[in-house]
Amino acid sequence: GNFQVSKGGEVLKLYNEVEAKCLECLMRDPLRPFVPQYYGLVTRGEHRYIRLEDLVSGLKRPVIVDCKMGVRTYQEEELIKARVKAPLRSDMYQKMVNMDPSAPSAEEHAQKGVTKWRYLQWRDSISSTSTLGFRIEGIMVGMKARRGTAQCTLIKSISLKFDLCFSFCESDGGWQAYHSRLLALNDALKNSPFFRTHEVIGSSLLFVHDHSKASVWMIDFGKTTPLPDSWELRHNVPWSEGSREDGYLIGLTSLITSLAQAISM
Ligand code: 4IP
Ligand code: MN
Repeated sequence: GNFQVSKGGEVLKLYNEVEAKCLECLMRDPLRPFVPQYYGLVTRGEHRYIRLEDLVSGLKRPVIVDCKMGVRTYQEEELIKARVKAPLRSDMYQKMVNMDPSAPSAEEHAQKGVTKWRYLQWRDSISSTSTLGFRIEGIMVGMKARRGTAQCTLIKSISLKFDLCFSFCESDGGWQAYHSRLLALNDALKNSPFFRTHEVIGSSLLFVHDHSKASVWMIDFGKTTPLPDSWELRHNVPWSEGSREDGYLIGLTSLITSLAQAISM
């Protein structure tokens, strides 16, 4: 999709102003060790790209798990638009029907469309996003993608999901490496001016595991926005409209707890 493979341990991601601003800021933040290195912008043909460190470069058969963080994956503006004059999305209606034909209301069936907010909110509600503050969005084994399909999303039991997604690194200490990396991330977040002053929506933690190593990275900042002056988020409280809270730390705590349980099993 969005990525273009590049040489020399770099990947190119289609330019997005919001994301580029975040990456710039993150390179000067305590979170830097948890974010792929950002090398600036490049133009190729008609398009502009963000140059990022390739997190899987040199790995032979990586297992990659994408965990989307937070108790919601839509921005508050999406909700406001939905109330006024949001366009109806037939593609999102279709995705909804494919997963659960009974999910759309009679009205939505009639118009064969839903607002983006409605779709995103529904995805959050049927996955662990709304309850645990994160969901497993996709798995990649040996470079073959398995996206967050209905099957993966609809499994509500977190232990089942963990079995599915993290069983690959059971034998070689990968879980312990993930666990200590997440604890270190938790510390860095507490000391991060970036984190205090940004609403983090739709961002993922990328778990990258190969036989030699296992690590976790923060990625995807296309919907991570700075707050107005002197407004700071706590990130560990439920969202209510207008609070802009994202529940990122609720998700991180759930993840750390789940991994700790997995290790002690
Ligand atoms: C996708 O739904 C994801 O929520 C995307 O978020 C979102 O992109 C898409 O909205 C939406 O269709 P599925 O994953 O269920 O297919 P992300 O990029 O974080 O994965 P945005 O634009 O919100 O980032 P559209 O409007 O791009 O289609
Ligand atoms: Mn993503």
